[in-house]
Amino acid sequence: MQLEVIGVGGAGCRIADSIAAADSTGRSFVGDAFAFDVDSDEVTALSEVPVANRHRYGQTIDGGLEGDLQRGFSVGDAHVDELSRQLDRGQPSVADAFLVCLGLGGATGGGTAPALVANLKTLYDAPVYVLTTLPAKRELEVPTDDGDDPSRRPTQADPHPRPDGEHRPLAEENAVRTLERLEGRADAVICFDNEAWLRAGESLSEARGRLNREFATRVAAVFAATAGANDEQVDAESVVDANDVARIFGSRTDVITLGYGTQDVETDDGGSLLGLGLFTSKESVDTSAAVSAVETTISKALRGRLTLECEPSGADRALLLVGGPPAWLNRQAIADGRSLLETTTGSAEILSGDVPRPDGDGVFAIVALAGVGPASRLEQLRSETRPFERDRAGEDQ
Ligand SMILES: Nc1nc2c(ncn2[C@@H]2O[C@H](COP(=O)(O)OP(=O)(O)OP(=O)(O)O)[C@@H](O)[C@H]2O)c(=O)[nH]1
Ligand SMILES: [Mg+2]
Repeated sequence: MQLEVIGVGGAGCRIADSIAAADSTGRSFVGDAFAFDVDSDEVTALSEVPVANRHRYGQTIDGGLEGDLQRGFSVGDAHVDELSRQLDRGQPSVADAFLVCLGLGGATGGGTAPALVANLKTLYDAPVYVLTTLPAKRELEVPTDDGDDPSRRPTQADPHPRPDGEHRPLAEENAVRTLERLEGRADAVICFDNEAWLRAGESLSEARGRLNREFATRVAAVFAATAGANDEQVDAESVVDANDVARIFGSRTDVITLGYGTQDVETDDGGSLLGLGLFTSKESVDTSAAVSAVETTISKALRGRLTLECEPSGADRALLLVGGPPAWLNRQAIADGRSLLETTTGSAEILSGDVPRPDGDGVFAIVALAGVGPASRLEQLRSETRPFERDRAGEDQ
């Protein structure tokens, strides 16, 4: 499966960059990666997105959009054709899907993504998935004077300083409004809840490298497993492809959450030789050890922290992929994992597949839950935003 990965705004560009980094394992699932922002500093501070694919738009916007999402929507509408034209530097017409990445809560990514998604849907047949973060509670808090750090000391010009503009009083309201605009446009929205993944006392700028790697690892586990031009897949018992992913993700803007588990395993030290094709990958592995490794990773993926916490029993559809050295991929254990997923979700629409990785030194399981019921964080965002919106609607009259 080949993706066009497009980052918009600060978080979006960094996440797209992390996904491109996660793709550098040789199993290429990223066809092209792009980074779009009105802020040139954000676009230049990337490492993996090719320089030619980084594009600053809205040059007349001086000093950023300052959280003004309404303005962000106008800027997005005004520049969407320009951004879509940028994609012609790559090969969007052969993509199996588009991944539009952004951080909900800002004005640039949240303002531009709805127009971009709608435009991609009119230009291409492939599904458009949105990858997005949900804002953390601490972004709403008014920062206190941090006496030790002059950059965080309030001044008249900036009474609430935070590194990298982390004080975002409108983050939740913006998040809800962008989600509303994506409704009916994006095929699915894969969510990562910053609040749940930040540690106590940690700021977003401190944590973001780690958070982006965590998100990218999970996204890569889904899409690298379905990478079309992958010879290893010839050996797979049950191959999952782009159409299978599309079936599970759906096309009705359903929310998707990802769970992931890994376990290191001892392999005959043939990694590099296997890579050269000098040995077969059928090393001997104790069956009970293989069963246990598969069970453990599936259990971690299902019961560990999801990218967006939710009640799995509310999921409409689910995908399970188990990968690792072929001898470790015990078919019966994977089938049992699939049954466990069926009982846990109560859904009959479950797909599972195996992902042989002859040179891998661990077993992994990735679970995608689609159409998850009311995820409490999303409900909370929506319920807290509504009264505010009502007040404002009242003011407008
Ligand atoms: N996980 C993660 N979240 C981020 C990162 N950067 C920002 N965020 C989140 O994304 C939201 C939007 O931030 P940005 O992406 O910087 O905003 P923007 O789209 O550039 O919009 P502006 O308001 O115009 O700067 C924030 O409220 C944070 O919750 C990042 O690198 N990783
Ligand atoms: Mg920005």
